[in-house]
Amino acid sequence: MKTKKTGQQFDTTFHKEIYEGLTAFPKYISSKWFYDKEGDHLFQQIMHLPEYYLTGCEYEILDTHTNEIASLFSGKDGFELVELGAGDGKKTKVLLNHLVAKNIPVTYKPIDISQNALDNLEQDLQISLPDLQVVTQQGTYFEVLEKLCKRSGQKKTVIMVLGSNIGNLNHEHAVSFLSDIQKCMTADDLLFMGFDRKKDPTVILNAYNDSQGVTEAFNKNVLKRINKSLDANFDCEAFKHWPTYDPETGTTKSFLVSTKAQKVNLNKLNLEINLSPWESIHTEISQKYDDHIVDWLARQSGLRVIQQFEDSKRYFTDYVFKKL
Ligand code: AVI
Repeated sequence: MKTKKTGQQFDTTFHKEIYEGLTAFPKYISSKWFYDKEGDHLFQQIMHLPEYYLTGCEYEILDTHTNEIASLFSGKDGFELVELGAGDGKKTKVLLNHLVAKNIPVTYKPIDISQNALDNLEQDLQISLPDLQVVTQQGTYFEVLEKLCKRSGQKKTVIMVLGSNIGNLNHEHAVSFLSDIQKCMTADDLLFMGFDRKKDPTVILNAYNDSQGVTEAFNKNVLKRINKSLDANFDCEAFKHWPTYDPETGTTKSFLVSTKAQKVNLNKLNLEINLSPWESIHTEISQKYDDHIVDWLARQSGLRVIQQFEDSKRYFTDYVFKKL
């Protein structure tokens, strides 16, 4: 393994983190690097897979409890709905349709890292809900929360994070993410967040190991991205996609396991790495939760659960939080 040169300069955070992860033992790559154009596309496909129950369950929650959720959100003079990681907004549209139909004053503020996703969503809403006020914002969670903290308006704000995105963070990072949100909330504001629940381990494992191999392609795509953007030569076909689930901790981990010895050059990083046969690269965690864990995370972050909504199979929960 190549040791890190002192004073190494990196062009971007991507360069730096890939260097750090691939020179560490054991090797890792953060799943935040999954989402280039092809990664976005593969994730859209995953959300339609029969095994990937998360999307359907959360859709069911929003569809079944629309009325209750809408009245919980509504403020005296309307409210602002800030959605972090809005994507195609498919699930949120159930709620938006209802709000517009009931003349509940709302400004929808979808936020995403992808300008392309925001443009598509805005166009789509202009046609399907022309009366809805939409203000898009492109940026990372961090940038967006900073702006949210500085807002001057008095309107109630509901921050929405759907899809168990929090599950891609370990507990320590989840607490700091929740704390960052909490710091930007007033006593009146709400946080509405999706969490995937602990359940039959087979159901969970199948969700991350679908029969069509889309999740495998999604996992391997990060190596393709590295090959393209860092002028590297990973032999992507010589890796096995390997998800695991630990029912004790509720942690799903995905790995890429090299089926052979590989010497990989990452020319743009000036780096050469060696992989032994069956050596792993850890690429993702997808944490599963129960009420106790969510309660604990909330308290650690200065929040409390005021309500929760579940699907009929009790696979998924949307929790509503307020400041402690
Ligand atoms: C985005 N995130 C919540 C998904 C998950 O379930 O962890 C990403 C994903 N990884 C594999 N399949 C889907």
